[in-house]
Amino acid sequence: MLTRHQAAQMLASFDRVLILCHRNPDGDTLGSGFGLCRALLRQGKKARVFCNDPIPDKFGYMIPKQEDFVPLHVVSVDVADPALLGPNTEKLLASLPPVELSIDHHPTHKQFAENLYLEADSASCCEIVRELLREMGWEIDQGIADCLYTGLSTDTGCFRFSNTSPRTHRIAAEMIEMGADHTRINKVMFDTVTFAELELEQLALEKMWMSDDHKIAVLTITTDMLRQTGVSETQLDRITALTRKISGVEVGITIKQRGENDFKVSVRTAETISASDICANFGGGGHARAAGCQFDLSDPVLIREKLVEAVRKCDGEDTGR
Ligand SMILES: [Mn+2]
Repeated sequence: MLTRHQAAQMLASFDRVLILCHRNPDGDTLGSGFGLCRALLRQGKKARVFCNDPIPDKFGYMIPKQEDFVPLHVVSVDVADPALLGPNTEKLLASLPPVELSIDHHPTHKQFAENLYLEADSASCCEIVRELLREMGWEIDQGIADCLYTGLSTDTGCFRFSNTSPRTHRIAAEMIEMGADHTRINKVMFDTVTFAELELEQLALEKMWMSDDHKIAVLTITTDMLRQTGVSETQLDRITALTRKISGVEVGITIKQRGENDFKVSVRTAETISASDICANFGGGGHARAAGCQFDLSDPVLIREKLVEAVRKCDGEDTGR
């Protein structure tokens, strides 16, 4: 593992950089990617971002003008596992140099890049990018500040999750000083919902499963429900956050169908059980309060039963790390 200084030196030496985000992109992977991309461009270097999936419109303000070029260096941001790069990225990588530097904050990071800079206690990858830019002495403009602020805010649930640290707030304050439009960003990320999303929410809630002790809540989103409401797979963050809000619920699970035998699961937990430990049972991972895993099964009920069993197992032995 690199030190911060080494990672910064490596980045500073790069030109013609391709930056990779994880599939189903969120505010942190895109904020880190476009923030770093803008910082490189500002140094007169060539840089662009690639993501396996289309970038949702609400993140459009982050995207700078990017020209095409043949990359010499490949960097990934917020990608915890090579499987999260996605098939389109894999295809692109086949004709490119290997991923040279991976910048991440997931404690469960599975190393795939030649070099790793990991701050496992950082609330967001954007915080790490900020510290790397500081280390290099690169200045931040309003565009970069908007990107980095977005990741800080979205990965902490608008500074409410327990991963939020004094440093998160300090860097957020700094980004606001640099011109980040925090009011607009937080409104878009947390206080805006489309009618279609509300319809989907209603459908999902009607069929929500609760354990007898009301400690586990499970929502299932099928591809049929997405088709019926017109909501895209990338717009499910809000629903994923719903179950944990229910008073008394310690584990909130969202099972999202992506294909016939392809379900993506998001687990959110309160204080006592580790979401990462639950998902580790199925080859997934993430953070203590938010983690994910994937199932190649066709029956969401079976998936739910397996997950509930894993929750009970973790509940018996877990300290909630
Ligand atoms: Mn992140």
